[in-house]
Order: sequence, then structure tokens, then C-alpha cells
Amino acid sequence: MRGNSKAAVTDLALFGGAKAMAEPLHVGRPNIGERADFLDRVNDILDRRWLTNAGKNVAELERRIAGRIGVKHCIAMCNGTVALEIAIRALELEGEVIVPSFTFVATAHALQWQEITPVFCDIDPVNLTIDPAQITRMVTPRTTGIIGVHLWGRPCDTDAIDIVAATHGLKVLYDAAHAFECSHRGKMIGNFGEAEVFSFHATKFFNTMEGGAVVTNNDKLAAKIRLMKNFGFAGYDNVIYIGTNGKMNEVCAAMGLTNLSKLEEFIAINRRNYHAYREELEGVPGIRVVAFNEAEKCNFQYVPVIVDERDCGIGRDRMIQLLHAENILARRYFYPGCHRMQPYKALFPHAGLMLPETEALSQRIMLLPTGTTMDLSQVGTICALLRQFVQWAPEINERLDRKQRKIAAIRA
Ligand code: T4K
Repeated sequence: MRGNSKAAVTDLALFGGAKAMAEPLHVGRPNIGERADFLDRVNDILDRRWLTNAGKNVAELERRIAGRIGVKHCIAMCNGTVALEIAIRALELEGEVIVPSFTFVATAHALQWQEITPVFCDIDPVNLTIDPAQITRMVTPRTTGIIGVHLWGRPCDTDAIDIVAATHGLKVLYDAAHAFECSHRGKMIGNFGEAEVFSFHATKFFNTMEGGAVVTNNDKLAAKIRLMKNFGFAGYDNVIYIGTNGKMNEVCAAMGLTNLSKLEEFIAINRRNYHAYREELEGVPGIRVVAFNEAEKCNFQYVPVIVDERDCGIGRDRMIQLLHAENILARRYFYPGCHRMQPYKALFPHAGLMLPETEALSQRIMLLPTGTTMDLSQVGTICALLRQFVQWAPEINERLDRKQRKIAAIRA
């Protein structure tokens, strides 16, 4: 078991001790493949003076991604949010679309941006993705679709969602921003619903700096999306759809091709880190590392941990406060739930009443750092700290309560 040099509560950085990490340790440090490979590709782009608009790097990236996933079409985009917006538009969703509130706010924004109402649905307490049983309760005559989110790369219950969708005549789109290189029931994510959307943002384990893609097996839909991401142009001077500029540029695609060659390595390191966290936190009361179905392909890009204050004696927010003081920048993906963020809070002030599981999880979730820039000794240090927080919970709480009372007294 690895440890750290803290022997008493006063050694914690929040109470004046030295920081456990000399430099901030982020949740989402980008994985970067062979630098020389990337620079060669960039030089080639500059030499050829072909920077964007149907460039050869984008075409190669699309081909290779589609091949890996076994999907007919991959349309690369400038980011995951625009990819979602375009997929939503191409599917002709309108009125209301049912989405989980427990997601990154971009899932909801991609709808509201187009004046489609996101109707927030609760998550299943076990799977932690959109609850198919709750979807039925949210359907109204205005509902046209469902967007499921494969949260942290853990797939939605696609079979049950298909049944609900078929019953009510709804289209299904998946926000697969976290689920590149994951599989479900032996099939790669990218092959479910009408289409699926990936994010290749810098913080994703596979990145194109900024980027994303829509993947689909539907030829007509793919052709429409391809035109829509390029202003709707079907050839010179001929516009046939309202479109936008969703194109990925060549440098981003070069980054993607560079990183694609290292994908297995990135996943292996994520898997190693994830298992180290699990082993080290095994048996710590009130701290549970969320499980992945390892019989399937997983990218292990997030290490989600559920903190149960009743068992460990210390709340998630205090743990985060303590970790941040140590330079360990754990995150609350996703707090407080889209329904509690503006403008949704103002639009649907009572949404929380329908979302008990979302509310509960968003108060308890904590994501720990991982990725290729991390080593096992850092994982060990983080776990040792978490164990100490639990061990020292009464004293930590006493100190923080006292501080809070002091602040309240000054303010009063
Ligand atoms: N759907 C879902 C379910 C999503 O999670 C996302 C994005 C989307 C849709 C939309 O896809 P994109 O349009 O983004 O392609 C981050 C990412 O910006 C976002 O892509 C991601 N999800 C979300 C979960 O996380 P922030 O605001 O938390 O990122 P930020 O800037 O705090 O960065 C995270 C950590 O990474 C920091 O601790 C610093 C570090 N970092 C970040 C960048 C950009 C680096 O070390 N280097 C970097 O270059 O949203």
C-alpha cells in the first residue's frame, strides 16, 4: 500500500501542511501521441496549403474511426456540441426531447439552442444513465425524441430505450461524448440509435484538441449531416439545407491521427490507474469506485467515485475542498445537474421533484485524476489521502465547522 507523509490532521494542506502535489493535478490532462508524428503531419498540411474543407487528414480520420467502430459513416466536426446540434437538426427533432439532467450541460444546450425543450429525466439508480422506466412518464404529445448519454463511457440501457421509443414513435440519438472505444452487448458504441455523437475535446482520452463526430449507419442521415456541417452546400453555389460551419480543420485531424496510433496505450494506462484506485480504495467505508462492465470494451477515461457521508463521516464537498488544497483537482462531473443550472433553473423551477436519483448522485459524485500524465505513486498518494480523510473525519469536520461558525459570526 502506498502512502504519503501526513501523520496528523495538521499536516493536511487545508490546515497549513505542505501540499501533497507540487503542481496541480488535473482530472483531464490531454493524452498526446508521438510529437514528431504530429509535427510531420502539420508540416505536410502547411506545405500543401490545405488547412480545412474536405482535407485529406479529416478524410483519413473519418475512415479510420468508422473502420474501428464498424459503422458506415463518420462525419468529423469542430466539437462535440456542434455535432450534437447538427445531429438533432438533421433528425428533425422539435418540440420536446427527453434527456437526462445528469450530464454535461452541452447535451441540454444543444437542444435549447435550437428552441427545442429539453425535458429532464431521472437516471436509473444502478446504471446511472437515463432511466427507461422514467422516460415513459415524461412523454407528451410534443415529444419527438430521446437523447441518451453513455455517462463516463458506461452505456445506456439501449434495448429498453428502443422499446420505449418504438412505443411512442420517438427517435433516439446518443450523446456518446465519453464512450469512444467502448462497447455494449458486444457491439461498439456508435452503432446504437439513429446516430451517436462523440467528443474529441482536449480533456477526452482521445483528443483532436477540439473536435467531435457524428457516426451513423443511416446513409440518408449521413449525407444530410455532411451537407449541414458545410453550410448546406451540395456543390458550388448550390445550398439545399440550412447549414452551419461544423467542419473539423486539418490540424485537429492530424492530432486525431497521431493519437489514434496510441489509443491502446492510452486505454492501458487508464485501465491500470483505474484498477489501482479500486484496489487502494477497496474497503474504505463510504467511498465506492463506480464499476465498469469489463467484459465489454471500456476506455476507463474517468474514475468516478461515489462518496456516502453516512458511512465515511465526511461529505463529498469537504473531500474536494481538502483535495484541492493538496493540488489534486478532483471534479464534480456532474454537479448540480442541468436542471439546477441557468437557464433551466428558471424555466423549470420544480424539475428536481421528478429527479431524486439525479439530485442524490450529483451531491455524492467525485471524479479523480487519471490519464497518461499520471503515475501509480500519484494514485497511491490520492488514495492514502482519501483514507486519512475518512480516518480523521471527526477532527476535520470539527475544524471546518468551527471555521464556518467564525465566518458566520463575522458576517452577522
Ligand atoms: N456531452 C457530454 C456528455 C460531454 O461531457 C461533453 C463535454 C459534451 C457533450 C460536449 O463536447 P465538446 O463540445 O466539449 O466537444 C470539460 C470539457 O471542456 C468538455 O469537453 C467535457 N464534456 C466536460 C466533461 O469537461 P470543463 O469546463 O470541466 O473543462 P476544464 O476547462 O475545467 O478542463 C478540465 C481539466 O482539464 C482541467 O482541470 C484542466 C485540464 N486541461 C484542460 C484543457 C482544455 C488541460 O490540462 N489541458 C487542456 O488543454 O469541461
